[in-house]
Amino acid sequence: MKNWTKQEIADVYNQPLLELLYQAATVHRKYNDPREVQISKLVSIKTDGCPEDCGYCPQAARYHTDINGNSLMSVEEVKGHAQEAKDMGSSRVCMGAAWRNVKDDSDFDQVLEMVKSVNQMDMEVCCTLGMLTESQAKRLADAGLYAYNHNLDTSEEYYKEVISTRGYEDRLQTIENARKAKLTVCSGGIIGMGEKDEDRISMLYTYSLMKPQPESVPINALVAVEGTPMEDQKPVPIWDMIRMIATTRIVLEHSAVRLSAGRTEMSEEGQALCFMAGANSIFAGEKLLTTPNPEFNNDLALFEKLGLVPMKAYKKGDKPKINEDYKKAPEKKEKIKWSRPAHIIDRNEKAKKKPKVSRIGFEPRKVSSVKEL
Ligand code: SAM
Ligand code: DTB
Ligand code: SF4
Repeated sequence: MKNWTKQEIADVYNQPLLELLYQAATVHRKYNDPREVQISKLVSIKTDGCPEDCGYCPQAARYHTDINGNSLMSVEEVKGHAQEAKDMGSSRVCMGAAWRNVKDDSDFDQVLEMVKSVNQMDMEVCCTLGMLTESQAKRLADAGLYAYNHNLDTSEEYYKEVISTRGYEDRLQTIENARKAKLTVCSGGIIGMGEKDEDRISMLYTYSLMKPQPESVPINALVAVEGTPMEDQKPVPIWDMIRMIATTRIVLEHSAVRLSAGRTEMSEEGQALCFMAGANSIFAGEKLLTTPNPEFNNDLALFEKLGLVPMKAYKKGDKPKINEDYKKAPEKKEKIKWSRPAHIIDRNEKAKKKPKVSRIGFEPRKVSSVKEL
């Protein structure tokens, strides 16, 4: 595996687009069947009311967005979503919770049962629950979890402009905890938050240094949701998305690259170029966590047009065996002192103070992500 320097990654990223696309498509063909694309289904098992201040996120309690929150979903409901998705060709379910971190409580016990149930349906199970201790990661692995999603989202430098309630080191620590429990790692980023090209490059550099590198790397286009500090961010040009995906494919040649948030704003031609650039995974289903996503049937029709086929579960790894130890909560809770930088981010402060707008009689809230130029 190549040891990349930041400059080398920048040189890849800054190439003429079609040259970059050609190189990425070539690397893609070396390690993957370019016809296969993994379909993953997101299920928001606990929506809204999160105590964190992530500037992009509609689920942060302190911003006045217009989403419907819920308490933790039942195991039966999760199984229903998983079965529906499996019937449409999904091989993976990713369960997301609007939590800062996992707590050793009855909600976590319920999540462990969800993991076990979906594993028993022969689908890959992924969770994204916020920060995690090593013993919590181990219980998830014992319950049959295949992957843990925890995004660095951007460079270490720009992270400080986005979130003040936790630090980059907390993200790295959680990824390490997931690794210690032998979980595969899904970790990627968002483009379009006002970051510079160097931030995108720096994030990829950080991932390139990981040993092992993340098995899966989601690339999200910011979905600018009204009420969040980033509501006025301009939609990211489709060309940036293609450039970012192609560079990710070249630098992290063994990882699955997931074309994630932002697809409702992308044309079929734009998405086709992302697949050409090496994206080999998508989130499917009409909703991401809280924002819209293309309909399953439209995606299947697109697959048909492009000659793509859904990837089977566990193409690159073994199905985790369930170990009933997952039921045993640790006698002594593992204490981790997660950081609380608490610096001031102006746009986050401003968004916090904005009054909630009543929507009755108004157009639906604005949501934008990718711009077709
Ligand atoms: N609370 C957990 C955490 O932060 O890790 C899990 C859920 S969180 C919503 C998962 C990821 O969704 C974030 O890391 C971010 O990459 C992505 N995300 C959230 N809001 C987004 C938005 N408006 N546009 C694009 N991606 C977004
Ligand atoms: C990831 O990188 N993107 C997904 C998944 N991992 C959890 C989430 C996208 C969320 C987009 C905003 C929303 O729907 O709330
Ligand atoms: Fe909470 Fe995750 Fe949203 Fe941040 S991204 S506010 S941690 S749900």
